[in-house]
Amino acid sequence: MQQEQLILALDDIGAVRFGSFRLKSGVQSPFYLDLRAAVTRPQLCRAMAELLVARTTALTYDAVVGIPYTAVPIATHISAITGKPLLQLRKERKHYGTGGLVVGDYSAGMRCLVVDDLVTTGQSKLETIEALKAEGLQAEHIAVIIDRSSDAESQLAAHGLQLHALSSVAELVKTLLRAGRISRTDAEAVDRFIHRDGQSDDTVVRKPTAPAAPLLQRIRDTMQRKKSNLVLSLDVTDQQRFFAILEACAPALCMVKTHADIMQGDLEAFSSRLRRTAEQSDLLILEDRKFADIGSTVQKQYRGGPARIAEWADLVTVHMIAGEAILDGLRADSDSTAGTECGALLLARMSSRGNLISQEYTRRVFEIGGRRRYQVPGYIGHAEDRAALRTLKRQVPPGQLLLVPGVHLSEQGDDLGQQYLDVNSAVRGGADAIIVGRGIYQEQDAAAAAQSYRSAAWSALQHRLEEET
Ligand code: 5BU
Repeated sequence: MQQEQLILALDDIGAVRFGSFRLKSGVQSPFYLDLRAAVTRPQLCRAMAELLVARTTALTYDAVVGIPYTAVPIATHISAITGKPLLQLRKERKHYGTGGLVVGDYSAGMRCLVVDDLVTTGQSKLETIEALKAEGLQAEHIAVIIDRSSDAESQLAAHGLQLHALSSVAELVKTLLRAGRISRTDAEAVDRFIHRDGQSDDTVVRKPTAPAAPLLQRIRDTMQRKKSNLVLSLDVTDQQRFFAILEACAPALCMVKTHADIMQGDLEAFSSRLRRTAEQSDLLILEDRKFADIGSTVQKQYRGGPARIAEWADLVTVHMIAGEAILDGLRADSDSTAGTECGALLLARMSSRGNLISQEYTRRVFEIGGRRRYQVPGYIGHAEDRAALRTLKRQVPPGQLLLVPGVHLSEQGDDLGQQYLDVNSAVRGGADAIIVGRGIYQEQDAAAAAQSYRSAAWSALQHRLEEET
């Protein structure tokens, strides 16, 4: 089978559809691809594998890995055709026995060909490669059936990875148009969609295509670029007011913290606009959801419901009370067209009076987070004063961040249990970033307040870093 025949065969079984489809991101797309039905057909699956083998014939690799689930049967065929061993990936991390995310007989240093059905953002590929590297495996080449993005190839190339796609969406459309399978109107709609503003569909409301592990680096880079270690906790419920304050304060912030469940009105409009503002203003979004349930429920709360947090937040907050598996519930769905996995900030110590978190609990939180650096860039922690915060900071695993809420320049607390530290105590005590809410958004001139918090927190950080070196 040739590439063009494959495209027609995919069209025959309805794997390629034209019309109007709402992607998980909320974006309306004029086409939809779903290769799950294709891999259940052995001949078609075999044909896809043969074409991928032909496409990658010049490459040297020792094993084949298919990204679950759709690409696993394709990878199995490739393994059978080439005689190279097949390795499998677990979708969920295993908590018992030996072994991590890779299943199969392998040894460190083996070079893997990573196979997937589609590439949308390149994100799940980066995550897979990260997981392989964690097991001592190498992977530089990714083979996919269809590249549905306009920039995944260059995104992956930026990470030193080479993408080998059988077809782009543009080629697929051309073939179907030539065969009289679609109308010129459909073809033009796809073309406009792919090339609108020179952007891929992922950049409209979705998160940037940075992989989870470099999230920590992204936070640090944003802080450095904006000379800000200030996170605004924008706990206002009216969307208009929210965006008016956010836009005014944005230059002073490295991150905005939200509570999507307090927002009034259309959450989709909220998250779309928030995402756009974050891109334009070089901000990260932390959704302070404080996930705390069992992994399976958390997975639904994270991906579904009216908020669909997974699609727009860069980071979420997580309680460890239910145990480490909650973090598996917060992994990205590699089959999804939604955005990337969020980083998790673990709640190590709270600022509210009388909270039940014990020292032992905090210690265990750092222990778990330290093992999960790819997913956990840092922690939320508070202490009653600078000295106590220093003690807390000493326990944070090296390289991870401590974000401190409950910070106010003039108040000591509120009448609902909040306890405040001043900016200097928080930062000199060990905060890498401070989280400020009412101290900023309740001020008449929120932008000016944000600037004074930023400048106080940033210079305190520079002093502390000097002290530490
Ligand atoms: P404030 O207005 O600066 O008091 O708001 C603090 C924010 O930080 C608010 O959104 C809380 O939900 C959040 N917070 C906190 O205050 N203390 C904690 O220990 C944690 C979060 Br965790």
